[in-house]
Amino acid sequence: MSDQELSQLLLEKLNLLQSPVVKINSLDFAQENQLDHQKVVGAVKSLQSLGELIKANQVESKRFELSNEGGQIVENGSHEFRVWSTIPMDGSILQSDLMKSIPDSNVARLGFAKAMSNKWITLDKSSGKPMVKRNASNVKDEIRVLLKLVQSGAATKLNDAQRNDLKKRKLIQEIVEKSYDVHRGSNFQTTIEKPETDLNAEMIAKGTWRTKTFKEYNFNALGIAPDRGHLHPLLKVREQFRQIFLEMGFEEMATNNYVESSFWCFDTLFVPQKHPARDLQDTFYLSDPAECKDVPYDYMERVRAVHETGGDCGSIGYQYEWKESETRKNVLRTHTTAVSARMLYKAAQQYQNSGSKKFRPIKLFSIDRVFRNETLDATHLAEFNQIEGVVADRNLTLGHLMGMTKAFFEKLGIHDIRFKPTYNPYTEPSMEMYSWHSGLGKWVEIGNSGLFRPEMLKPMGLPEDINVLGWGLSLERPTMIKYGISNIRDLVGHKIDLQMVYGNPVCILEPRQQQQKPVGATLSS
Ligand code: FB9
Repeated sequence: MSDQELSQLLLEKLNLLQSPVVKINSLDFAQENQLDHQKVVGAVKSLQSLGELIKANQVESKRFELSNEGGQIVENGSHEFRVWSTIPMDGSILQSDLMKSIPDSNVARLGFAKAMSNKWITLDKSSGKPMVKRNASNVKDEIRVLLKLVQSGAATKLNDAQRNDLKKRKLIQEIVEKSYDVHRGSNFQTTIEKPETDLNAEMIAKGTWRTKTFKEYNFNALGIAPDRGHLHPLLKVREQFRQIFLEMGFEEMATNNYVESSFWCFDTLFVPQKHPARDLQDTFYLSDPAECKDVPYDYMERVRAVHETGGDCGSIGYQYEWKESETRKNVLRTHTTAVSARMLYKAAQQYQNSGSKKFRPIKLFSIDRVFRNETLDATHLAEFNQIEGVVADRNLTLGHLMGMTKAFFEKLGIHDIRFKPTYNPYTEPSMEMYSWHSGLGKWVEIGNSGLFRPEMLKPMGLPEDINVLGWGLSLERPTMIKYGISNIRDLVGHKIDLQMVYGNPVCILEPRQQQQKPVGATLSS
């Protein structure tokens, strides 16, 4: 029966009812017409949406139905009756045999106890062996009778004690059913005229709108979500990080140049020209334009000097022959620290060219793509987004670096971080940072940091007492952890499921309660 026909039948039944009780209960209506109650509820709801055709209010009705065990008893008789009837009419049986003769040991155990308490049987141990005998020549399986009543929907015939006893024995259970009492509405009629949902020109022209019924405007209805753009989770997390840096008074560096010269990507950062990070299998070199024309000459010579001999910053350098050709090679930047080097050099220039020789402290950040020709795996692609913070000021110390990174990660909800010494060609001392991740149940490496080397800062022309601290992390890792994504290919790349982008929740890097970390747990990257 279609919903339309079902609604029609309901209206006709309602129409036929004579007062005083002009009411149809959806559950009774479903049972009487062998209909699925949910379909009846559906019809009631759609009739309700047609205005004052009907009035329906939800009611709760309780009824009892048999549990599985109750069903078995109706089938096979109550446990106690089965025990009684297993005992030979005029004899006795060994208790253990009796128990064994009833397949379900649970039934045997419960039945025996109940038959004993009903004084239907007796247990005689006088012969040393427990013998069971009938104590009643015939018994009435009351329970079975009651359960049959419940099964036939006549649970009301049982008195409270009987019902509670069956409930206590988990043979029946009470079902609370929601149904609808349907009454004729103030605008009741048996013809379902689909109300108009729109007033159109023709109705106005012909005046037919006067006789039409119009569907109520449901001002709470959510409009159709307009097709709109969706921010990729990475961009949402990126925006959160940007806000954190801006809150901390950092300025954003311009990072809109993926191509860098080896000069800014490596040499200014005191990364020796033979450093493995500069190998082809780690860095993408450009074939066209292969070479960078504009390298600031004087500065370049100072960089050459610091690589070859340490220049004038109390270093011995790397004692190798530094090649200009190498420094001019264009690469896809492997880190945004290249941009930091540019910015620091620019600040040094401003300082050098400023009459006042006043150096204004610097707080800069960058979040953008960097490229590494790495072996691809579940967490590594040939590119990632690096987040970097740099602070240049007088007499900055390792303590400032630890304090700054602590403050930064606090805003991410990461409270106590651990520092582990590490090595970077451009910072000394350098530290990896770890935080205990309760979800993963382990220490997670959350970034890298250090104090930039004088071999990097001095050739730029920064004042002697200016120190520069820096730290970095990736954008992908926190985003994967935040959105519970374990494989980087589900986050970025042509294979991702766009639903993940359309449906991902807003990103709030809210501070979360840091769980106690187990003492002595080892730091793992
Ligand atoms: O992001 C990383 N881990 C991380 C960060 C946040 C996070 O958030 C969770 C919500 C709590 C979870 C994890 N890492 C840095 C650590 C590791 O994943 C590491 O294996 C991979 N690293 C990348 C480089 O891989 C070759 C992450 C990337 C990285 C590493 C170093 C820097 C930047 C990014 C740096 C730097 C630096 C150092 C000194 C001065 C200036 C910049």
